[in-house]
Amino acid sequence: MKGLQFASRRGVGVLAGGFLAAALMAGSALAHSFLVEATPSSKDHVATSPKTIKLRFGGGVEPKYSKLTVENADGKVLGEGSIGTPEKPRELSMDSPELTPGKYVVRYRVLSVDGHVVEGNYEFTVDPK
Ligand SMILES: [Cu+2]
Repeated sequence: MKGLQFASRRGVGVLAGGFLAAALMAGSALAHSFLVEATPSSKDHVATSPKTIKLRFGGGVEPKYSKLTVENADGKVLGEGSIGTPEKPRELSMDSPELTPGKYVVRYRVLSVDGHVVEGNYEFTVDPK
């Protein structure tokens, strides 16, 4: 987790950050379900509000005991959800509310199938038209 946050602060892609975190924590926490990919991704600039926010983890996660939220720059929660599909046990998504141009934070707290809770957050931006 520290590794992932450190990596995303430096602007490294979420994919690379996930691998970095996995590498750093290998041995003690190999089975943790790290975030490996997201849409929109960390530091992304998108032209329009996304319909869905989708996160993919390195291992299986439990939708029932997980939560994704999207917040505005002031920390106000605008939407939340945790939609999983049995065919894609490593993915979670949420329906995004309509987002006006600005900066947003995606926060996740997920229960990995290994029993550990993995938390983190990242930012993305909806660009002005
Ligand atoms: Cu774990």
